[in-house]
Amino acid sequence: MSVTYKLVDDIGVITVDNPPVNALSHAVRQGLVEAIATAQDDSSKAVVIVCAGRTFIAGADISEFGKPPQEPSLPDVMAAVEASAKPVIAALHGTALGGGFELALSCHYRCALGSASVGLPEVKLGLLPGAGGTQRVPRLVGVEAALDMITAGNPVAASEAARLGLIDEVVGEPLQESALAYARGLVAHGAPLRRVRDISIAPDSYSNGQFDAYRARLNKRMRGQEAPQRIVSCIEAAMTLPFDEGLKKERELFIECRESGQSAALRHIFFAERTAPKVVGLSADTAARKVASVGIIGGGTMGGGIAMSFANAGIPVRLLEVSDEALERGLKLIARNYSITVSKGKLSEADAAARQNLITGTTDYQDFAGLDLVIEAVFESMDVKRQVFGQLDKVCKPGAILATNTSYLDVNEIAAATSRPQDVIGLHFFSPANVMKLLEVVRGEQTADDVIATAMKIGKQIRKVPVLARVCYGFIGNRMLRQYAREAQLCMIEGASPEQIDNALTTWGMAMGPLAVGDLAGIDIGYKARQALTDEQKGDPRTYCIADALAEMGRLGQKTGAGYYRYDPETRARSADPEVLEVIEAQATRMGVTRRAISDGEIVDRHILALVNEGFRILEEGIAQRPGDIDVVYVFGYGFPSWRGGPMFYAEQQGLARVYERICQLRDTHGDANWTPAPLLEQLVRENRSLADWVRQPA
Ligand code: T1G
Repeated sequence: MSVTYKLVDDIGVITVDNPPVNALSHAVRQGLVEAIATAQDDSSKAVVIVCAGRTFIAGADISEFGKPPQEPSLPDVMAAVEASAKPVIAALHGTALGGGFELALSCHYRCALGSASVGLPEVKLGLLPGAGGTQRVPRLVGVEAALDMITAGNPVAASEAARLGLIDEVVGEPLQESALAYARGLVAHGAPLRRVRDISIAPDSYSNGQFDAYRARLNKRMRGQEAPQRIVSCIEAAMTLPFDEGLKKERELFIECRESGQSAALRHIFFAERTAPKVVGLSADTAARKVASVGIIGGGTMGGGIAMSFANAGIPVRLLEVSDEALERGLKLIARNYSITVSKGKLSEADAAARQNLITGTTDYQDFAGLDLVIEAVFESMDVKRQVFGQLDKVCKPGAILATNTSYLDVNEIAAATSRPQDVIGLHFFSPANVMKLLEVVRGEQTADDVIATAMKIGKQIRKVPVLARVCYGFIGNRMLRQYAREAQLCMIEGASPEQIDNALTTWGMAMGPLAVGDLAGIDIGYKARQALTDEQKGDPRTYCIADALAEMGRLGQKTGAGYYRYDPETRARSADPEVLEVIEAQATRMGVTRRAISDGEIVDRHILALVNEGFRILEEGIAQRPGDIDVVYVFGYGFPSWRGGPMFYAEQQGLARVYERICQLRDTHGDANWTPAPLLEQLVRENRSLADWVRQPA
């Protein structure tokens, strides 16, 4: 790590070099203050701040949060830069984010490469820009644009930033030379020490009513989250208070965010997402195999979405279907998805066409002979999958990776259909596969290390979050989902309506309620799977009798216009259906269940603790590598609120002893079958250890 200062003729150049993203660590903050002080006393006429490596400073060092703060603080650094007697110019490249962009805002001028972007993403960490960003941005772009930029936290491209006035000049490569020339130009023209803090905002530029309306919209768009509301208060202070008082308000609210459970949860997910692709026990020199070409078997919704994921990363894809008609349908589905992306402005026509052209169709397995990776996305039947893998075993070249997209079938059994089980792995995508970031990578007993390394690497390459799982029914996500879905069915037959269950969980933070999800996926999926099971295998009939009754009435969910809810044929708007309540009551009577009022709190406890309890079992069985992996699965694959950190982080925050006690209460009420506490949870509570301790010393 280093911050160096040198004179280049009449310009002082401060270079920050703190890989990988030049985070504003304590040492960097110290180095910047010292360098600015040095520049005050030398012959320099202006100072340029530039960074080595792939990006300008990408923010405060998040890994330092939770440790005792060390001087100089970030606001101290910004104050030193802004107070400089000589113009300080920020030279931006890569992603100048958070405290990095706030440093640039405290400079007197800002230039950037055209490929650069700037932004204040703190809200995504449950924080707010705590080094003047909420006070300086509105002074440059106005209140409403500042509210939009900082509550969303998205990056702004250099050209747009220049249009808004966030940066002054877009320059060409090489950056340092361009920045020096830009600085000399400013000096030659006698450019003033232009401090953003001196810009005033018209005190009536945004009314109280407008602020309240903005807060109300945020309450809907970012339901339950604290940081966005505090950001509005900071920006309101920028308009109503003198700069230094506004800074104080910002600091006060920043500290509230930094100390909050929501920020701890979001910072946990930030690092868990980046840790998940790392495989415990895999030697660092395990080289991944080359993947330059991919084959997908099955052009349905899943196969098409998977094909798009690879094409979007520039990897050519062969899509195989059983007939020309089926292939035609599959390719048309892909074309329609791309045109929707273009119509939403997310992709240019040219880019969409380029990606679509990377996907070609075939009905001949022989066309898969030379491919590096083949993924099957056919019907969820072990017989069908074994037949497909038998074919692939005959056709594919030695060393090709053969992957199954199964969501719960035994990967070892599928691998046994080939002569090369070491090349077989599970790549479980989530629908829609071209959108959902989660990818469960399922290692079979014989899957080779380099195949696992390849799967994790290609997962990141196609911009997924790969999480490693061992084989069990449902792997990580769907295994936990079965317990969650069980509680939805039991809460329904015991007394709650579908809308009460869904509302209780969405108010708690889930993106969708379990019954609405059931209608989206289709009630017939579970119904068909149960037809192949014996009554003993099906388990407690109270956990599926309502779903079966609805399926047998033809109420399969959204696709038939009715399921647990009724759906408007035009808008697909969901509404409660009294007919469903009759079905529930009839099944309760049939099961001998006396229905009762169930509180929202009980509904939330039963659903979330069902996830937590199963998560502990998954950890102790070694199905998941670490608790954070389970959190990543649930946040990126199942709509668990990221500001609660995932099921395992949530349990840790609640306190394991409290979680254990509540699960024991549920066991005493509902019996051992569903509520026996996971042995690992019991052990940690007995030993007064946290999950974090267990990760460090699992034995
Ligand atoms: N602090 C510490 N480590 C960081 C970091 C940060 N801010 N950003 C990234 N890393 C690590 C990351 O953990 C990974 O480590 C490696 O760098 C590469 O990251 C006062 C308080 C910059 C767009 O929120 O969005 O400033 O896994 O895999 O895909 O107002 O990192 O290799 O060991 O993500 O190329 C605000 C967060 C902080 C930006 C690069 N800033 N970072 O993406 O690489 S709060 C942010 C990102 C703040 C002030 C407040 C991305 C990236 P490892 P990566 P990438």
